[in-house]
Amino acid sequence: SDGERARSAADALARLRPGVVEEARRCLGSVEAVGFVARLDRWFADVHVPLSALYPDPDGLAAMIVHLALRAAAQRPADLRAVDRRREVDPGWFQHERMVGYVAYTDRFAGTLDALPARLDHLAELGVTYLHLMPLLAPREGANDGGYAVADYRSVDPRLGTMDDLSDLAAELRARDMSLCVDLVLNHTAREHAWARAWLAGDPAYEGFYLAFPDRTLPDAYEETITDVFPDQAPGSFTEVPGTGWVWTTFFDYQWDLDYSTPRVFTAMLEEILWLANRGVEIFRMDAVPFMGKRLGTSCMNQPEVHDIVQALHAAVKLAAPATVFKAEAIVAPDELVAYLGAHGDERSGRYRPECELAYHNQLMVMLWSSLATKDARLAVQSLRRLRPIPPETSWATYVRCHDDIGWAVGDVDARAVGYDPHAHRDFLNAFYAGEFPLSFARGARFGENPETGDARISGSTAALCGISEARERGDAAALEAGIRRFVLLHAVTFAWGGVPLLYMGDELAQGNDTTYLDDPALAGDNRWMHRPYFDDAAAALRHDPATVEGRVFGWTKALAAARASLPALHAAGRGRALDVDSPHVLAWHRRHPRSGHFVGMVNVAEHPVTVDAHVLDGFGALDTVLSSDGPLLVHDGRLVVPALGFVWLAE
Ligand code: OTU
Repeated sequence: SDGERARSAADALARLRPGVVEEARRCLGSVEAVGFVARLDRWFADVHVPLSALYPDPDGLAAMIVHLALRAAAQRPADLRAVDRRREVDPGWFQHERMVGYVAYTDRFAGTLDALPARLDHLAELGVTYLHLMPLLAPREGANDGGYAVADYRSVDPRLGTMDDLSDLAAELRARDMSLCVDLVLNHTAREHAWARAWLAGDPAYEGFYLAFPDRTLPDAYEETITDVFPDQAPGSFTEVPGTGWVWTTFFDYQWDLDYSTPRVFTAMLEEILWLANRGVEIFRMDAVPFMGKRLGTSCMNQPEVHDIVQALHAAVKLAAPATVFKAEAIVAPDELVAYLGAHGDERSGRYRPECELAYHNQLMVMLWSSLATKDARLAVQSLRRLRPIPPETSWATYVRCHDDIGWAVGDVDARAVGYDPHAHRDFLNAFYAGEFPLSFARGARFGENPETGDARISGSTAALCGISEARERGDAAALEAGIRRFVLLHAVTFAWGGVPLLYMGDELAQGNDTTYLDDPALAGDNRWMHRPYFDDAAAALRHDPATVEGRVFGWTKALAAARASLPALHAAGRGRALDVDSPHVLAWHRRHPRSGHFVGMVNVAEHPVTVDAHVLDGFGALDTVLSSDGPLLVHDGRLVVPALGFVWLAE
């Protein structure tokens, strides 16, 4: 039970503590040791309790982890210890309304890491405070899944620079009050990684690092209930390795899944995280976490082990580098999502178990695109209202697009509640965004079609999916207007929903699909590259010209970020919820932080103006329009008028 586990953690700490106090004084000095021991008291149970669910000797393992953390704390550079101090004073720093994230590939954005500082004025202009650089650690040679096949966590891809360049960049970002976020690919390594080679060679120190089966019996049994991630490019979840057997490879055949049931895998990955944190990484994007636990007869996603592993890693990192936060990349069904923010614990006791501070709000993202296609927001309202609230210590990362495809995580319960057939609705969304559906404004493409199930996902840039590209192609001014309004509407939600909005590089300039990937045989088979463009300097040069699409989109993005930074109600520790409105076309939401007044946001996904009963604002005080698509909110006969594809932000 929870109580027993807490008691055995307390006993283990009592035995360990005197030795740690002494060792901490010796290697950190008396002042820093005070901090370390305070963190030990705060976080030890959060390391020990999940470990005891995972491994046979939690006491021994926890002692080893504390030792690793102590060593990392001793090696932590002084400027990062200063960041630790600031973050410990203000642990909710990442929830602040000033936070705006930006996501970019180093090469496609700036060329190399040492050239990236030249782009920081661009980011500062947008109000960016958080920079997520796409995978940049040394990948395997050849195909590497956009860097998600890591061969060495302690060096940088030589095409991008060196580890020193990364540390220098992190320092430069800190000087500008920006935080560096880097991917941590922890479900798998490249098969060329030293661990994989040692395991393959039978090195006893690496026994149990990966999973292999002598024949197809178990792989076949597991595959009964596993859904392929890349059914067309990499079908199946196992790869035959001569002399070794069938190795677990959830993604591509060169990405070998680590076996976290082996304690040494846990500590090995922890050492890599601590090492990178000491290079200046403040936010780790925890890639593909749902897949880290495997159980026969399940989807092998979102298993309880996954949460135990991430919770223990999280607490262990806090011991050494408290400035660090985790962002969960769990692109899963709405009912599974909230657990990654530590809310899964015992639902009756409602116990909060710190896990990731941030998680991608893929449900909001999917619902926004679904609403634009149907011109109806009821499914969004239904599913977002049903989502469990998140712990106040955590936040969503809200986004419109990212580097991956869009998978239609539409809950069956939610679809049926608004009268949709779930499968038919997903089919419609694919057809619509692939531009196959009559009157579709989208110019995306199908990704990962599964001939067995008929499932597919969607690739395409924001501008391509929201109608800007199609309108430009046809030179249709009215359609272009609608496309720009859709772009603004989408960001008006992600910038005010609550959480850290993540802007995807190129979107701020309405960059369309990039087809140059087709010329590179290593990329041509993966159409996710169409929405991973090169930064367009010519487009950026137009960013201040209000007569251009680039200028308008950039101007709106900047205005949304600036207005957001001035709204205390958007501090992510506040509470937010979708409101019940009497128009099927309107998504309205309310937020309030304990130290702020009320905030209400509203968007109309229909292409004509609609009205909603003004009583929806009752009890929220006197609200003023802070920012909107079309000037102050108008009221007619007790009804609020929301313009076609319009948005309004109201605050007390
Ligand atoms: C992630 O995505 C990355 O974002 C992808 O770019 C990688 O290819 C992949 O991991 C492998 O490293 O399935 O379709 O629920 O959705 O981890 C992309 C999480 C993916 C998965 C996600 C994965």
